[in-house]
Amino acid sequence: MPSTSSLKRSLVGVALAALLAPAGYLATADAATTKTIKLKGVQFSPRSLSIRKGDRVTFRWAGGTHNLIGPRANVAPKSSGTKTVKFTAKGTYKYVCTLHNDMTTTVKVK
Ligand SMILES: [Cu+2]
Repeated sequence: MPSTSSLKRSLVGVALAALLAPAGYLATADAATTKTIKLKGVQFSPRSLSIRKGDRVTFRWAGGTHNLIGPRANVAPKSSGTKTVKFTAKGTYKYVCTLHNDMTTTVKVK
């Protein structure tokens, strides 16, 4: 018959294993992720971003008024909200805001 303290330790171990299992699964499943590009001031942040095929990018209006022109995005000028694009093919994708000079960002899908 195990002592109360070792029984408690065993239960803690089982609980920890249950908590860690899902995280381990996600880490090894190579799941698609979503990254964010902000539209703020007079630029995109970051100005270039590398992702993997199947990932998503959420463009987030975070300050100022901007439009968004690029592959699978044609958003009229606005000052808040988001636009999410899923990238299903490798390549280099350029996005611009035509309201601000030289406001561009590039998404590289590997
Ligand atoms: Cu802009």
